[in-house]
Amino acid sequence: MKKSQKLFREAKKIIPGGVNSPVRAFGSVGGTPRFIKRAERAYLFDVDGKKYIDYVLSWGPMILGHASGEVVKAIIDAAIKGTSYGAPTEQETRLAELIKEAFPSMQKMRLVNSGTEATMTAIRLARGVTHRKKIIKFDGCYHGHSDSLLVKPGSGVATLGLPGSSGVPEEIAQLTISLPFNDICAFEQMMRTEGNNIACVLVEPVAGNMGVIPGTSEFLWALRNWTKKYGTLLVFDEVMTGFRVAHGGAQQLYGIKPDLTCLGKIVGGGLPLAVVGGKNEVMNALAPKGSVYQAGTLSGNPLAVASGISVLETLKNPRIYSDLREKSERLVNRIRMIVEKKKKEIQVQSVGSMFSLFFSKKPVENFDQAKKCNIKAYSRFFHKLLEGGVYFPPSAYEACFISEAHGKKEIDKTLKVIEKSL
Ligand code: KE4
Repeated sequence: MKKSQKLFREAKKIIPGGVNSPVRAFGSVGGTPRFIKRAERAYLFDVDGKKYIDYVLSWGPMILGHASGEVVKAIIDAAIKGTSYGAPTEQETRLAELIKEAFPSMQKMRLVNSGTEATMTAIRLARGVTHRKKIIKFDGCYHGHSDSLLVKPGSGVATLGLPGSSGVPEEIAQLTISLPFNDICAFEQMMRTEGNNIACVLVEPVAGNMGVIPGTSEFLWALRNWTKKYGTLLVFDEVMTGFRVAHGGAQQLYGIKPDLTCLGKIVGGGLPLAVVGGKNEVMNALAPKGSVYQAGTLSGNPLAVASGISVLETLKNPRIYSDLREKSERLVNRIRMIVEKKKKEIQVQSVGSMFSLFFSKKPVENFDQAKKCNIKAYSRFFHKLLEGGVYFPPSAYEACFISEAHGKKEIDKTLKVIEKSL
């Protein structure tokens, strides 16, 4: 990986840590991040000519595989008409309608540029309409890097072993209450004492930023019932799970209707696009209609919208999800058989076409248990897979994803490499 090493050295001279997002730096697994030259279908190709079967898929977006013909064509067709107008287009309405077909709870929605913006806006909306300041999130859940949400987060912060982030004034951090994920008692206790002061409860219904840990149905229903009781908004952060765990996301799987939903990743097809949406009476509080301000130069950008429309049009075909489920079950079940055969202490946890491996004797239900897993073993495993041409997330606190482009050949090859690596 000579070229990646050289490029990494150069990058570090001008970009902090040599990367534009910390989790890409291989910080917790060690070694040199592979600089990518191009990607196609289920594969990444690095600058040293090595080819990898990709299970990161840009951290979720590439559900149709890389450089999917129709999506690329949609982006090119949009680009030749200009890349940004800063004025409304009918395609933005079209994309919103496509999203609403899959997420009926999103009666109105605002397009933004990142999951961070979507969740940041959701909590500002909740504070604006409830006139309350405190919010509840859950340990190990990651909702992007806005100040209020960098309290005990998962993903890159956990990967770096940081408690949170410096630079967040305690006056802001103390308004965020972070509770153990999947702990109904702790949550109910907090609502009994603080319920009337809580603007919103924000949760990843299936957590993907501490490895994959599904919320239990009882836990998520407790969130729904207690927030209703205290006039607190329930916000589902489905940036990762939206259009991933099911066409209608986790809210479809669990049959729970949140007050607000945040989407990202898949909805932009790999271009910068995310969404915050929900009940009319909440969303109507957003400027210019209401007094809660939110804005963005490139929000609803024609290229990102064209990409999103192309992906969501394709995802309307239910066969896609039955295909993905079948591939995922095959891969996950065969990994479990390998783990069983080799008597390894590994939990394979999955929901739909997202999964992760925990080097742990027991199933993992929350962040404390995730942190007790054998991170060193994961790192060794990660590098063995990489040598074998399989690209897993360079962090034990992330999720693996499967795309429509992963076929029998890729899955069989992956299983061989996993067996050898273990
Ligand atoms: P972005 O601001 O990175 O677009 O989205 C933030 C976000 C919000 N909510 C959930 C559930 C998320 O998973 C994310 C972002 N996910 C991480 C990886 N799991 C992004 C990868 C990175 O930070 O480079």
